[in-house]
Amino acid sequence: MAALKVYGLPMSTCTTRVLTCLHEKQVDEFELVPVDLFASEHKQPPFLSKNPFGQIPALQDGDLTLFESRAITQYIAEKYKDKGTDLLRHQGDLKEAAIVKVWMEVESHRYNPAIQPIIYQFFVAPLCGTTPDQSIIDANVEKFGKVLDIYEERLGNTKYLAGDYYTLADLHHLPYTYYLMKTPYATLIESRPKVKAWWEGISSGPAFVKVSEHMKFGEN
Ligand code: GS8
Repeated sequence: MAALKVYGLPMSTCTTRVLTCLHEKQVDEFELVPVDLFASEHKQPPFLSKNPFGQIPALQDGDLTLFESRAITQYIAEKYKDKGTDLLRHQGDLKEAAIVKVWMEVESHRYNPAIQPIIYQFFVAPLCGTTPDQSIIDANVEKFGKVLDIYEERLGNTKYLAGDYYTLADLHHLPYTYYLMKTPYATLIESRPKVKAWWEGISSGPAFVKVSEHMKFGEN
């Protein structure tokens, strides 16, 4: 039996955040347990005991159950700190580790709230049988552009968000940006040279390439 169980789906952004982290840490002993969203399995008691908010992913590690993808990745990066990529600057100093946390917060509180509604309207709404709301997309494209202007400036100074090394702060951006690049709004990234170079760098790493092969809306 696998040591770790990830409850989620290969097409889900928040699940793939966790899966990419596992691959980046070279952790093979895990099992992906599918959750049938279309049958509302995530809103029923067995899954709600793992995440009372009824959303994927959740992680089970023995008697420990976690939800919130970014908390799960941080747990994995800590637990396997001596394996794979050093995602939290354990090898660096306290200041470097603090800057990783700053940019993880930026992703969570600035980047994600703008990009998530674009992806939801573009890909998820049609799957749920509703028409995408262009006014929501437009408002968030504007908001997201302003966030990216700050990224463009930041990435003019450092190769990655937290410094000249790839960390969990970069990794957290991968799933939603991957889907954005499949929409006409990819120009938001492509028109900003530093952001574009950063995106091309982080999305071509073997851990994410492996995970993204299975990221197809409506196919799982
Ligand atoms: C968000 C989880 C989430 O949005 C996290 O884990 O980071 N802050 C949480 N999960 C979505 C799928 S994301 O691909 C989900 O479960 N949606 C179904 C629903 O809300 O009913």
